[in-house]
Amino acid sequence: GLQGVESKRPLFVVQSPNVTYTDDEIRSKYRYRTTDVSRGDNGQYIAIPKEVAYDFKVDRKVGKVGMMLVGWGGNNGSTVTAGIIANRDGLTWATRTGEQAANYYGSVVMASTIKLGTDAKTGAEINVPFHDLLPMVHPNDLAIGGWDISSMNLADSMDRAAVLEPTLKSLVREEMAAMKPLPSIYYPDFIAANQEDRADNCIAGSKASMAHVEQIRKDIRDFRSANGLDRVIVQWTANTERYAEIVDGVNDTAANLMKAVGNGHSEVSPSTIFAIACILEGAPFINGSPQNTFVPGAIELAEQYGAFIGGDDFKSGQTKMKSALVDFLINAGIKLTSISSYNHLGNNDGKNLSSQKQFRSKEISKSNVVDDMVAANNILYKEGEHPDHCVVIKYMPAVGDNKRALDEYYAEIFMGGHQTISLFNVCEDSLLASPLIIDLVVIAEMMTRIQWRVAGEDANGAPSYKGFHSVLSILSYMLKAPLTPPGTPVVNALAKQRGALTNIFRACVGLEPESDMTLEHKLF
Ligand code: NAI
Ligand code: DG6
Repeated sequence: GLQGVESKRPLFVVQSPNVTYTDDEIRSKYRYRTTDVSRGDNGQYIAIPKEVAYDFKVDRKVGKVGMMLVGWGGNNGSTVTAGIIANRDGLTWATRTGEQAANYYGSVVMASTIKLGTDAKTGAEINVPFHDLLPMVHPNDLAIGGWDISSMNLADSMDRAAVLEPTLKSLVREEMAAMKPLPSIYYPDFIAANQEDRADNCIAGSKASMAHVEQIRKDIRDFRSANGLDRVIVQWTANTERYAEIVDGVNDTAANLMKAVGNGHSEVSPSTIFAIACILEGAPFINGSPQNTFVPGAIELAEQYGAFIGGDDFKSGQTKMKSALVDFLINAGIKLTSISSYNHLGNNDGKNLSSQKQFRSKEISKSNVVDDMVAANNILYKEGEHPDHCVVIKYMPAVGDNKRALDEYYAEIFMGGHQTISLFNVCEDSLLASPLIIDLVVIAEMMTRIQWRVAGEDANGAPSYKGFHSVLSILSYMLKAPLTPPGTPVVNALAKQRGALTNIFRACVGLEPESDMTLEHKLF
C-alpha cells in the first residue's frame, strides 16, 4: 500500500551545504575529481588533477514498477518469480536439513552493505544496506509478467526447471499456475533446432516485421495499464541466440535497422525486435544472454530516443569468480599465463548451447573478460600479449541446473616459479542468475530517476538536467560482456565495477567515493 511514495523514512540523511532534500527530490552538488594525463616531449607523463562540478537530482518517488521477462517460462524466469513471491509472502518451508526462509542472497542490492562512514565517537565502521543508499524499489513490490514461446504456466515451468524444493513449490503453486506467458516471437534460425518442440506459443510470422514490434509494444502498454505501473523494465532471459551478422545497410544504423525490420530481413533477431519495441516504448531493456542483440543500429536508436539499454549476459558464477580472481592475481604482480575453463550443465540452457552457433555466442562473452586487467599491466604483459584462455561447455542432462564449472589458472611467479590454482564451482545456475535479474531491474529503474547537469550550465534559468547515457554501463557488475557507450572502455574487473556502482550512487547523495584510506586510524 506504500507504493507511489518513498515508503519509509530514509535510514540516513546527509547533512551538508551541498545536499538538499525536498519531499520530491534529493539534490546534490558534487565535485568529481579525476586526473588528466598527458605526455611531455621527453616522454614523461604529466598528471594534472582535474575537477568538474556536477549537480545531481534524484526523484524520490518510487513508483509502481513492473518487470517483464522474455523467456519467463524458463529456468531463470520461473525461479526468480517463485523467489520474489516467497520473499513477498515471508515464506518458510521444510528441507531435509531443516526449515528454510526466503531470502535475497546473491543480490547486491538486497543482501550487501556499503560503508556509510565511521562512527563520530568510536571510529567504528558504519555499514548500511545497499538498498538504503537511494530510494529504490523493493523487489517484493514488483509486478511480474512476460513472454515465452512455450505456453506452459509458471507453476508447470517451475516443475520443468527442477530447481526448487517441492515444499516451496507447493506454497507458490496456486499463484504461479495463474501466470501465463504472453505469446512471443520465434525465428527458428536464431536458437538451437533442439528447442523447436517447446515453441507452442508463438506470434504468427517467422521473420522480422513491424507487426512484431507493434505487438510487443502493445504487450508492454497493456501490462503497464493493467497493473497501474509507472515504469516497466524488460529483460531478455530467453535462450541464447546465434550472433546476427552485421551487414552494411541492414543493422549498421537506426534507420537501416528499422528498414530491415520492415523488409523482414533474416539478420534481425527476436531479441533485437524486443530491444526496438522497448526503446520505442521507453521501457529500459536489458539483455541477459550473450548474443549481439544491440547491433549498432539498435544502440543508435536507443540514443535517438534517450531510452535505456544494458547488457550483455548475466555474470553469475564462473565468470564472476574469474573477474575477481584475475583482478587479484594481476594486481598482485603475478603473471597469469593461462585459464582453462570447463563447464557442464544439464538444463535447457545447456541443451541450447550444445548447438555450435549458440555456443559461439557464449564462448565470445566468456572469453573477453580479462582483457582490461591484462591491458592495465605493461610490466607483466607486452603490447598485444595475452594469457591463453579456453572455454568449453558440455551438455550433461543428469546434472540438471546444478552447473559444474572447473577452472585451472596457471601463473608465473617469482624467479620462474609457477602457481596452479584449481577451482571446482558447483551451484544451481538459476539460483545465481535470479538475484542478478532483480538487481538489474532495481538499478535500471533507479537510473530512470537520476538526472545530472554540469553545475552552472543553466545560469540563465534554462533547465538543462538530463539522464545518463542510454547505454547503462553502471550495470556492468552483473554482466559478462558489459555494453558501454560507443567508444568508451569496458571494465570487467569486479571490484572496479562495484566501485563505480556504489560511488555513483553515493555522489547522488553528495557523499565522496569510499577511498579506503582510513587516515582517521593512521594519523594521530
Ligand atoms: P531456459 O532455456 O530454461 O529458459 C529460456 C526460455 O526462453 C525458455 O522457456 C524458452 O522457451 C524461452 N524462449 C526462447 N526463445 C524465446 C523467444 N524468442 N521469446 C520468448 N521466449 C523464448 O534458460 P535459463 O537457464 O533460464 O537461461 C536463460 C538465458 O540466460 C540463457 O540464454 C542463458 O544462457 C542466460 N544466462 C543464464 C545464466 C545463469 O546463471 N542461469 C547466466 C548467464 C546467462
Ligand atoms: C554454461 O556455461 C552455461 C552458461 O549459460 C552459464 O552458466 C552462464 O553463462 C553463467 O556463466 P558464468 O560464467 O557467469 O558462470
